[in-house]
Amino acid sequence: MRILVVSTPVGALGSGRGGGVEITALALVAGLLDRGHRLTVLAAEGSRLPESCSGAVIWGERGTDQPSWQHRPRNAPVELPADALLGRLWRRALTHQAGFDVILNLAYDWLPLWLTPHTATPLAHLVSMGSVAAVMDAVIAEIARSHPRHLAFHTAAQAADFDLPQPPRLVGNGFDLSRYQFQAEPEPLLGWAGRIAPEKGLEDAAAAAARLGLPLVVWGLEEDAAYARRVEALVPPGTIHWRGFLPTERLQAELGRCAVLLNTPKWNEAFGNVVVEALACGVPVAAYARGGPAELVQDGVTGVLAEPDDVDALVAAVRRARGLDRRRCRAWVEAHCSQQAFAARIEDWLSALVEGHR
Ligand code: HBI
Repeated sequence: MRILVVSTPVGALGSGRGGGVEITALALVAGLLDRGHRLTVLAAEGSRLPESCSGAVIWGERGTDQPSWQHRPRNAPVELPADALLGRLWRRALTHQAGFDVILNLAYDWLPLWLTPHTATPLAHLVSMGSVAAVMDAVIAEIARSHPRHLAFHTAAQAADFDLPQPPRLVGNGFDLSRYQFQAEPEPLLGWAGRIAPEKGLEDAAAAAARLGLPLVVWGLEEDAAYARRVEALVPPGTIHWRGFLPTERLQAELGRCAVLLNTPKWNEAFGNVVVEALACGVPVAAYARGGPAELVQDGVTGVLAEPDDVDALVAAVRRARGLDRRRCRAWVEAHCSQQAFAARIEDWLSALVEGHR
């Protein structure tokens, strides 16, 4: 198929600002290229794709980033800044749609969803988050009724946030596992990775590390500096080692040294990429039983699930997780989250949509 992938209007690919959707985009582009499809990626100018995606065409658009839905009040209206990147992306997509069999939207935004009944080329949406805004909930519910086959979600927990008239199509996520090296022997380190923002619950991981008397290595874009300072002030100096946002190659080399990854979402995390990245390096996960991570962690095998927001339970989960077999962590990811498996699920979804459209 000739596939046009339209990326998030929040940050260029490779900047780290697009959060989890960047990893998803790269995996599905590389995976679909491997399966012989023709890919064009429409994204903010300056977007960069890794070598594995070199077969894809990139179309760059300038314009003002969309405000992130994660940091808007639930009842905020849709806002389009002057010279909106979102508007430019979709003007370009609509103008060139005849050259494609299907358009795959990765943006969590109102405009592309609203356009679904109005495009000549079928428009598919991989929803990248759980419920964060009323206006998004409403348009997702509307399209779920009028065009159910056009929507897919990462996990059941994420899809359960929305008012869907029938069981959702779930596609999980995918990773280029050749970029993650298995490390059999950990150091006495705990890890935490994600955007440094309140919905990610870093304060609980820091508190657990302090109680265990182990350092907590933290990777991720410091999106909310005041929040980061507040968390740091909660634990003894030296507990947290800030590493910033590292490209995958360096992240995985450091992450793999950890005894356990702590995952502490305060929101309904749609998937939990960092959970898979840790498992891919052989690192078991102690996670709150909330959102996507609770579906990913095989309790007692690849990690341990704890009662959400209960730091004592998290401490106990870390202690149990340290004793798990690290090879089984890697094996689980290879069976369920490889780029190849993910691309096959995306292909199944899109080809059914294209066939149905014809
Ligand atoms: N906000 N408006 C908007 N559009 C997106 O595509 C978007 C977002 N916030 C976060 C986000 N995408 C990604 O980080 C998701 O992967 C979570």
